[in-house]
Amino acid sequence: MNTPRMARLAAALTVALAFGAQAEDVKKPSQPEINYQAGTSPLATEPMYQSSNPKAPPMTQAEFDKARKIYFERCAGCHGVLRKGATGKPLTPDITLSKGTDYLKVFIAYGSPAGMPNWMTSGEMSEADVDLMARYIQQDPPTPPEFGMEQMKSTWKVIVPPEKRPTKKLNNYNIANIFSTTLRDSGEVALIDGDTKQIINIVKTGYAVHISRLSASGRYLFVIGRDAKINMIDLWMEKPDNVAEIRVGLEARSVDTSKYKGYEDKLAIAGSYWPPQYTIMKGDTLEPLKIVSTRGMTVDKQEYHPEPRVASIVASHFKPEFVVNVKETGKTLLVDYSDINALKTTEIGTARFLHDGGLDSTQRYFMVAANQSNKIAAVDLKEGKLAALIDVGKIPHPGRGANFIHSKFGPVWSTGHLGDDSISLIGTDPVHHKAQAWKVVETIKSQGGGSLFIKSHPKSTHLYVDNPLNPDPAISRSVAVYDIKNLTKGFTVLPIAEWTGIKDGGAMRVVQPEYNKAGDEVWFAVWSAKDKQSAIVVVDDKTLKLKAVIKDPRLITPTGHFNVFNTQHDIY
Ligand code: DHE
Repeated sequence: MNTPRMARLAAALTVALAFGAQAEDVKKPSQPEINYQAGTSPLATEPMYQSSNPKAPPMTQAEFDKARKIYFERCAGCHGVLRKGATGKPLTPDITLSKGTDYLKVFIAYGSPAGMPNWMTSGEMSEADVDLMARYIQQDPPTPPEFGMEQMKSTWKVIVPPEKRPTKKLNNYNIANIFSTTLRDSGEVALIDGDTKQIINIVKTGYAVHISRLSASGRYLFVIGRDAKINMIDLWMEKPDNVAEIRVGLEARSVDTSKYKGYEDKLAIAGSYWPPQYTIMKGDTLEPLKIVSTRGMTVDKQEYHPEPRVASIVASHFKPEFVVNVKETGKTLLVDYSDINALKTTEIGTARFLHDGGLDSTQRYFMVAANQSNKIAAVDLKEGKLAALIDVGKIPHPGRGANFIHSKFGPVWSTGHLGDDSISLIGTDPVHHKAQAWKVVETIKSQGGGSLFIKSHPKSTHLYVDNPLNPDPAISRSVAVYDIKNLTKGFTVLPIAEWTGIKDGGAMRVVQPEYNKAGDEVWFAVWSAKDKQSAIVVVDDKTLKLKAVIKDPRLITPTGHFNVFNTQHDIY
């Protein structure tokens, strides 16, 4: 920092910061928020095609390889694989070459008020790394390989073929009340018996496993990892375990199965971040049947985007359709799977940066967050059109959101936010509450920003809101509960992490409320680092008192958890 070179750079800082502030005069996101967006991409270790740009500053092959690894571990989540920009700004050579190495170094070293982390002053990168990265982003972006049918088939394994599987349930578990808990950093899920709170099995899955979804019948559980590996688990086995697996790409986040009448358990679908595509598979073996690219034009400027990632996917209950949300182009695709050799797709322009979302209580409308656009899109799955685009707070993050009946405004769907302390309640009943439909009918205050998940249940009178990414540990380690009959009363804080009794647990972020099948207890993950003890806390929904703490050395980094019945029937 004291070298003359860095002193010169520091002088350039004033100019650069002024530029950053002018570009987007917003509050800098907290470190946990930045880490959340800029998660490590599994592409870091993939071989890639690289051409050299004669105008870019020279780099040796060893320097290039090192920089590429750092880029995919730290930068790709926000700036995109091909650096075309996502939640972060585009960093293609047409932009970076004219800025020059010194200017770029200042940004990387000191960050910007628009949200760029201060990689050097935070101690995460050395001065040499900063120089390396400033030169690297002036080179042409390397391109990871494509992943088509041949590559998928080479990873596809049917561990137990359908004809060798049980013909009836062979265990005594109440499978409708099993929870599938993501063990993020061990690449596993824990199947936990919701009645006895005992671990049934720890099943090996993909890298940095992400979500679980159920087949329409509730028999098969599908799990997807960030490395795009899908595991299919048969809950009828004596000890539920993997029966099939496949990789559908190099990086992914979403999976679901066909739920329309007549198509139950027939098909599965997964969306990939890289390559940007979705894949339809056979529902009993994961055999890949059809791959569709999502590359194309953006909804607003109608510009070509080379890597529009597939974010959330949900199966419609109204038609034989999958609802596929494409992040960077801002399009919601209704993919009719009734004849996959003649796929009919309704392309609905929603808004850019689609992320997570869920159905309203009638399951007719899909409510999806366009997170960096600060909007929720309500998509009518019956009519196949956009019902409304609704402005909400800063960076909505609903998970699947929470449905409940508001005492004044009727049925509402709600979302919390990463970027502010608001909870937006949106009217979802255009028939009996027309004036309120698709409007934010009320905004209530949460404990703070950094909220990821919100949950209620038709049998509950409570609404739970977590804040795992809030920088204040008192907030990130607790959860706020509202009485939905009396929202103006404010919230009660439950000290979930403290209830575990763990003394040296590290971060102990409280993540994702999830109800049991009966809707009378709520489960929370207490998420700590890999080398620390984590736990699951179960709360009695009536009394808001602690009911159970599940501690086990095998529960490594639990994050999301999915109750079989509620996930199968989209109850939230
Ligand atoms: Fe998630 C859902 C993407 C980081 C826990 N996450 C989703 C979905 C997407 C997504 C697209 C919707 C899937 C669907 O419904 O089909 N998540 C991403 C990212 O791109 C991001 C920001 C960065 C990354 O590198 O992956 C990211 N997510 C996280 C986490 O750090 C979380 C908190 C912990 C973890 O396990 O990794 C996390 N995401 C979850 C959970 C869901 C989810 C628990 C499912 C919510 C639900 O109720 O269905």
